[in-house]
Amino acid sequence: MTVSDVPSAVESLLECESERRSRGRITEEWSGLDLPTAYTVQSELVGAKVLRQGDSVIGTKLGLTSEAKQRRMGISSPLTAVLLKSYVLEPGALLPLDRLIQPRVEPELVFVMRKKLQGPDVTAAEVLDAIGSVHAGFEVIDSRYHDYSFALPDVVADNASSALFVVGELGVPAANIDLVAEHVTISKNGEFVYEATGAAVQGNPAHALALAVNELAQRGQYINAGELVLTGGMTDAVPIGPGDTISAVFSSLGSLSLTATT
Ligand code: 0L1
Ligand code: MG
Repeated sequence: MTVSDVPSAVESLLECESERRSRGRITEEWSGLDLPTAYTVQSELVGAKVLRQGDSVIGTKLGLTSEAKQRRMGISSPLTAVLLKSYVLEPGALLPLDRLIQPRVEPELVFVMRKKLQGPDVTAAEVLDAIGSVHAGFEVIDSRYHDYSFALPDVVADNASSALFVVGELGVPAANIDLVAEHVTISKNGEFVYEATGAAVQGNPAHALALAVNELAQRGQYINAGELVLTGGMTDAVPIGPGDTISAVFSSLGSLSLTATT
């Protein structure tokens, strides 16, 4: 299928996901895919999942908020995407590789919101006040593009490589945690891979969310009370294959461990 408009982009990305195959960049076929149009593709793709598969929207994800992720992907602008109920993986569950193309795992700071946040002009202090609890998280990303090779409009259209995520059971009030200093160590099959602190997320994850909420306002969107927010990979993502275990130890949010099926 040659992709040249919003409906064909949506169908192509949905087909890749359901058939577990990747494709080339959409921007190579459709040079007119600019950022606003890419967000339209993202929203139509999410709408199709809700309508056809009975899925529901449960939150917002920030992407490319850390320098480690931006460097790896060669893109310096953060983005937003939509979290769906079908992406939830319960803590302790095996990662179902038979549903995925090329999964990678990244540690994240996750917020459960207790107040609505609507831009413009939202500040980091307002974000902190709106957070109900902070949790450790793993996002499992799975690009529908060959080898995660994409330009910003491609990855925005693909709902920012969303696939699955795990939220740790321990929830800490925002007032009881130093988000900037929160430290994580990631290991794969017992070997150290990466470490970072919350400062990796645009200097402060609350600031990252304030910027995202103000950008969402330009598209008429906001974050509702009760929604989840993934604030973006703190480190580069780690590929996960059959039988691999990825573990994260956070300084005050506890530990997470994710093992893939064989
Ligand atoms: O948390 C993130 O930075 C996710 C970015 C999604 C794009 C990708 O890395 O494939
Ligand atoms: Mg992420």
